[in-house]
Amino acid sequence: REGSTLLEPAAAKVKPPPLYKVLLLNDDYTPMEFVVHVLRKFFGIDEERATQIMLKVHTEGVGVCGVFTRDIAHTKVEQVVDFARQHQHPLQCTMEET
Ligand code: TYC
Repeated sequence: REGSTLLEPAAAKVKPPPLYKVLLLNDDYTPMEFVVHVLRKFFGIDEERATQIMLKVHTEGVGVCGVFTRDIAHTKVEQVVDFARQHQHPLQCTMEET
């Protein structure tokens, strides 16, 4: 059966990987259109949904960009932070286990 090894009994359960939310945080300086661009470029979100998420972050302080396995979430966070810094914006992006 899938998931069994010499060291693991065939009946043992295989756990799904933990999932992580990638979060955007609000700040007073990053332009709204830059945040919408980030959501489209790195998360494949359409303009209407990206605008909704950006406005939620703007009004509530935090919003979810997507849910991913740990390595994918970590890569997204790095890509977003690097891109924001390249453009001299203080945008913060982080991850949290679901
Ligand atoms: N608060 C920013 C502004 O008024 C817009 C913004 C939205 C910044 C979401 C960051 O994650 C963010 N220009």
